Amino acid sequence: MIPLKPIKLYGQLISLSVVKRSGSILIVALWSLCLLSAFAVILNYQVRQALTLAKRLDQRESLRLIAEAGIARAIIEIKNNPEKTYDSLGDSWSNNPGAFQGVSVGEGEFSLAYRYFNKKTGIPETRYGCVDEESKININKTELKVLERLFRIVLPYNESQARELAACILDWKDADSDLSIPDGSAEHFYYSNLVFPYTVKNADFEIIDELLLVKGIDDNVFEKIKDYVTIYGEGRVNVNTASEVVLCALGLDEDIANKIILYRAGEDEIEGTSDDNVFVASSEIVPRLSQAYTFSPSQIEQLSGVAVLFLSVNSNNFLVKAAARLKGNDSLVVCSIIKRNGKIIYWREN
Ligand SMILES: [Ca+2]
Ligand SMILES: [Ca+2]
Repeated sequence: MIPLKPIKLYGQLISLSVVKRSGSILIVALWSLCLLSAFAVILNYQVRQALTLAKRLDQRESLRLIAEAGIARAIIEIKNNPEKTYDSLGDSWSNNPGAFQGVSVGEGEFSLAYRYFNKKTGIPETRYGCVDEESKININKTELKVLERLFRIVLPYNESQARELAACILDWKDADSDLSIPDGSAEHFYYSNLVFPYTVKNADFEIIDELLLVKGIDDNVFEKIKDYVTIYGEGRVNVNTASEVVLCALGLDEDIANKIILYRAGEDEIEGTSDDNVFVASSEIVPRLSQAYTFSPSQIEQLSGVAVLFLSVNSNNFLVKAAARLKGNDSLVVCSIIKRNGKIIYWREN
């Protein structure tokens, strides 16, 4: 090997091999620096992501706790007055802004709200409280005629379209594979021949959203019917809380349904206030209404028939929709179903 000739650098003689070695060390040092810088950037990014995630999880947990506080408050109101033999829109679980509107908890607040149609003003309004599921029609217990009437009221359907949709719902959950009407309904054959086939349930609905699997029910139809139907309760509708739409679907004419709502509302004609009238027993429905208003003999017969078949004065399942909000505007809605005894039987977070 030929020895390298020394060069003069900064007034000193340095061999070329030393210069080359120093250059190599410098390059390695520069590469190391670059790699360390890149690593630092990546590490910084990952740490920031982890911190953001941790913050979001922390916020989510805070929101859940706030919503749980709202639901706990609802349970207190639902369990209030256990000896009472009836439930009505004047109860503290139903329309109680003091307990349920914008209640501060820690860094946030909760509200339990629902839409209510004010018959006096003709305008839907927001009310603060819970909704009893017995104010709705139980699709696991009801009959074809009731659903048919409901769909004629809330959907732009004629008699035949409404009957077909009602039949599709009943055939979805009944145990047999027989079509309940000759045309328009659906059983296993229909669902198994769809582009993306699935099996007909042939058992009770377990959540209301299951309706979206039934022939003829898309998002639009579901949105229009979901507030009038339920899967909870024994099947009887609470005459103290049902809407005019539900009362008509049960087979009452508009005049009778209207008088029931007017009777309930009391002198101020607003439901959920202190002057409300209530039916404390099913046996009171016909006599009290007959005393307050004039009905034809056929109307009395109609009212008596519907009362015997479909009406009650109690509710045992309550929809509690708790909206939690933090000051930074993050929010969480928890939907739950609470039994009369306070037991939570359904929970969904949105
Ligand atoms: Ca079936
Ligand atoms: Ca009133």
